[in-house]
Order: sequence, then C-alpha cells, then structure tokens
Amino acid sequence: MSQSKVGLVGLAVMGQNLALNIAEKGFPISVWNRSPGKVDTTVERAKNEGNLPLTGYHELEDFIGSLERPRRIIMLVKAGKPVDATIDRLVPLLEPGDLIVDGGNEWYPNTERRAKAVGEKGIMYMGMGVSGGEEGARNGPSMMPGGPIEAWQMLQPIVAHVAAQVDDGPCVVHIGPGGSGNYVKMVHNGIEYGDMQLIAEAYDILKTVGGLTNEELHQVFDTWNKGELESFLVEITAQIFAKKDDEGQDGHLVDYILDKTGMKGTGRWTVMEAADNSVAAPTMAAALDARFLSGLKEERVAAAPHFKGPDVVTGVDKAQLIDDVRQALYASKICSYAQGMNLIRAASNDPEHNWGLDLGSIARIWKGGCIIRAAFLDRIKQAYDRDANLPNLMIDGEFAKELNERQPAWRRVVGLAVASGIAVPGFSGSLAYFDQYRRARLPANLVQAQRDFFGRHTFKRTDKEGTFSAMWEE
Ligand code: NBP
Repeated sequence: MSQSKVGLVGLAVMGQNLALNIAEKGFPISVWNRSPGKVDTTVERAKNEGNLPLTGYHELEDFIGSLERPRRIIMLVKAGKPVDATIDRLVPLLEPGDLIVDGGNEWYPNTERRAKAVGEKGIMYMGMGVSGGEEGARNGPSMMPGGPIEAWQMLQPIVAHVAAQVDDGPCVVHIGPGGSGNYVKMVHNGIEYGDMQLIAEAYDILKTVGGLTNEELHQVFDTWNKGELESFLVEITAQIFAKKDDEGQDGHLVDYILDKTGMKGTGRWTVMEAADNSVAAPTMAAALDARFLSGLKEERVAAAPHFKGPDVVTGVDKAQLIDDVRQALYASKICSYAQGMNLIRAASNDPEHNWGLDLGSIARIWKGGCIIRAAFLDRIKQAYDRDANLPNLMIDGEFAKELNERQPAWRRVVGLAVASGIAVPGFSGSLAYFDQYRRARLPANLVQAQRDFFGRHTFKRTDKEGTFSAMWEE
C-alpha cells in the first residue's frame, strides 16, 4: 500500500476540514483522533466530497505506520495540555528527522518548550497559526508557520497548495524561528478583536444616533464592502443584518442575540504581550475591555436604573453620519493595525527572540483566507515594501494622508457618540493614539515632575543635557 504524504491528528472543526482540504489538493493523508467517532465522520466526508485520498485510523500505531518518511504530522487538538498529551503519545512512535506541526492557537512559549524537548530526540517541531475558521480550513486558510527552516522546507510543498491563494501567491510564508508563528497568529487575533469592536461601535452609532433599521444597516455595510473597507468582517456583518430570526420570531436574528461576548484567550494574550513589550495597543485593549464589560450582563441590567445618561443627539443628517462613521472606522482601523504591527516588530526585535520578522510578508499572507482579510492589507504590505523600518504605519505617506483627510469626520463621530452617551472605546482609543502620536509635546512633563516630586525619579530638561531633580517643596 502506498504511504500517505502527511498525517493529521485531531479531527474537530479545524482538523477535519484541513484534512479534507489537504486531500483535495492531491496529497494522500492519514488521519487519527483520540475518539474514533470523528475518524469515521472524516472518512465518510472524504468519500462524499469527491472520493478524496484520505485514510482514517483508529490505532495510533497504524496511523504512524502509514506515513511516508520522514514523517509530517499536523496536530489540531485543543491548545494546552491536550497538545502535551498528544506529543507524549506520538514521540515514542517517531524517529529523528520526523516533523510535528501544532496548528492550534498555542501560547508561543509552550511551542518553544516543546520544540526543545522533542528536538533532543531529533524530532522537528513547528507552531503554525491557522486562521479562517471552518470555511478557511476547508477551502484555503491563511497559515503562519514558525520554527526551523529545515522543518519549513518539509512542510512548504504541502501548505503552499493548501493555503488560500491571492494575486501574489499563497497565504503562507515561513514566519520565522521559534514560536514566531504562534505569536503572529496571536496578534492577528488581537487585530481581529479590534476590527470586530470597531464594527460594533459603528453599528451602535448608526442604530442609536442615526436610527438606521437592520435593512438600512445591511445596505450600508454592503456598500462599504465595495470600497476602502472591503473585508471579510464587513461582508459578514452586512449578511448578519439581513438574517431574519430563525426561531419563528418577528424581525432579525441579531436583535435576539444576548449582548454578552465570549472569548478564548488570544485577545487577552495580545494585550498582555503589548504591555510586556511596552507597546501601546489601545484599540485592541478597548476591544478586550468591552468584552469583559459585556460579560457583566446581570450587573449592567441592575445598574441601568441608577443612572441617567444624556439624551441622544437628534437632528443629525443621516447621509452625513453614515459617511462620517465610514471614515472614522477606516481611520481607527489604520491605528489598530499599526498597533498590531508594532507589537510584532517589538517581539521580533526582542534580543531573547531575534526572530527577524518581515512585516510586509506578514501583511501579505493576511490578504486571503483569514478572518481579518481586507483589501487594505495589500496597501499595508506596500507601505512596508516602501520602508521596511517604518516606525509606525500611520506615518507612511499614503496612510498619513488618509488619516489627515478623515480627521474631521472621525472627531465628529467620537464627539457625537460621547455627547449621546454611547461608548466608543475603539474609535476614541484609536483617535487618542493618533493624537498622542502626532503631537510633538505631551503633558508627560507634568507626570515627570510629579514622579520627581514624590519619588526623586529625576527628569530630563528640554534646554540642556543631563539628569535633574528639583527641591519641589521650598
Ligand atoms: P478544539 O479546540 O475544540 O479541540 C478538540 C480536539 O482536541 C478534538 O480532536 C479532541 O479529541 C482533541 N483533544 C482534547 Br479536547 N483533549 C485531548 C487529549 N487529551 N488528547 C488528544 N486529543 C485531545 O478543536 P478546534 O476548534 O478544531 O480547534 C483546534 C485548534 O485550532 C485549537 O487550538 C483552536 O484554538 C485552533 N483554532 C480554532 C479555530 C476555530 O474556528 N474553531 C480557528 C483557528 C484556530 P476528542 O475528539 O477525542 O475529544
């Protein structure tokens, strides 16, 4: 019997669909899952979806024995302990030169720890972020593999065909060494949190101040998706507003959904990492905080009668509001991506990592397959092509021009929201990021004076070199 080119372990949503995708691209694949039921389901699907070259195994030993050597095994099991448990079962059956790739959303130091441990046995290890959810995994995800270059060379011939394809190639690149693949996927998810929050704020303003109906919101988002905001998230948002309730109630499903956001942790990691690296990430942090606050549903309901917010501003020109919100959303999005890119660069330059990551190629592989795919990622790539050392995306000539042009609308929207009592932490956090970055002098002089006053922390002066401390209390 001919041997499979690749093996896949873990056949839940992601693993099952990725396995079918790999098989469809012509790579014979063997699959195994801890509980055998999912193996049978996957085999059945492979049969029904075009007699794909996929073989299922109930015994791990048989699965390993079916693989071409050196073996390539992709794991898609729940991050954390299940990954360790799977490695513990795989490693005794493997040989030096074999490769294990963890395709889950793993905390990057775990990948580095595992790579070291299995590396002592001559086995190679990669952490590969996979984005695009179920649909991406099945039809072409964006893939972010990190680890040794020799491991990438073994993986590349397969993933280059399996990843989403865009105008300038497959949405996969060797991100860099160590846990960099997981890191970039983590920041991708942080950006995703920011994008979703910004879209939710646009919705809130348009609905609450503009009085837009779901039908109108559908139209607006659909139109936006044909312009500079063209992206997967804007596209699905338009579709969401068109969806009628599926439980027999009048109206649209979106209005029956509880306003309490779930999360799995990658957004939290991104914000923690931003703090650890001293990188300002107010848009992503605002998105995370908004999820925390949304979680306090019962508390919010109890608190509501205790406060009276301002009346919503009335008499707003609807067409102008829609156009302003579009501009505010776009400008905020630039700030959010700037924060994410700066975090990736800071981690890459950390002497403990020295990953040497290429921001332009990272933006490129996000152009297709993934949740944050958007037309403007091509422009982000071009910005880093123009200047790989761009200190901040906002100061690229094209983006700076766009931010300048959108400022009046952006400020109108934030002002209107604040006056109406609508929280827009993503829009206002992004605007504050922009305003702090663009102002040559900030009130940090006063903070330094206070620090010196109470703690003799010293300060620098603007007019001469040296370190100073003052006798503040004469
Ligand atoms: P889940 O994260 O829900 O994990 C389920 C899989 O883990 C099943 O195959 C399960 O086997 C296996 N598993 C568990 Br749980 N404990 C195990 C153990 N001790 N030993 C061996 N296997 C174990 O699956 P998923 O949603 O497909 O996600 C897979 C990875 O991809 C995760 O890291 C996730 O964060 C990431 N990811 C998910 C998405 C998405 O849209 N779902 C998107 C991008 C990335 P069983 O069948 O025997 O219980």
